[in-house]
Amino acid sequence: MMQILNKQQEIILNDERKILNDLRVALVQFGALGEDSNTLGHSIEQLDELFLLVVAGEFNSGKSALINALLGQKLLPEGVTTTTTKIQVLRYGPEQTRTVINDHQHILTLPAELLAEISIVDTPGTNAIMREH
Ligand SMILES: Nc1nc2c(ncn2[C@@H]2O[C@H](COP(=O)(O)OP(=O)(O)OP(=O)(O)O)[C@@H](O)[C@H]2O)c(=O)[nH]1
Ligand SMILES: [Mg+2]
Repeated sequence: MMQILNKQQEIILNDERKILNDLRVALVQFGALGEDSNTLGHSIEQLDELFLLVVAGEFNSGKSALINALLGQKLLPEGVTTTTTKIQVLRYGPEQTRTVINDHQHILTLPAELLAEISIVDTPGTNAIMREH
């Protein structure tokens, strides 16, 4: 399996996560506004999504097929019509789940090893007749 971070980088990432969590605790102690805590919360989330591989391009050009090949399993539907209709963030999970964030955005968890290291985003194709795509 590919290792994106080396040991040293992994340590830095964990340190950074710890510092931000400590800062969150401190902010609460100093009675910070919810808005500041939210900003910090987003920063912590972004660390978890440090590596986001976004696949974009023309409809029917094989974006989902490429992701299936990377995952080594045919987990995403492929087809000749406009197949992917939502922005789908693929994260690692022991079983397949789908969480609907809104009309355009879904989060999928899939049991594919690669996703433990990198989250992948499948997107609807460009130049399709569906305007929202
Ligand atoms: N022969 C061949 N067919 C492919 C290849 N990659 C994808 N396909 C086929 O091309 C069609 C479109 O593939 P998709 O992966 O659904 O394309 P997409 O870009 O995700 O399409 P949208 O989700 O509609 O934007 C499917 O029928 C795939 O099986 C390839 O490398 N070779
Ligand atoms: Mg697709």
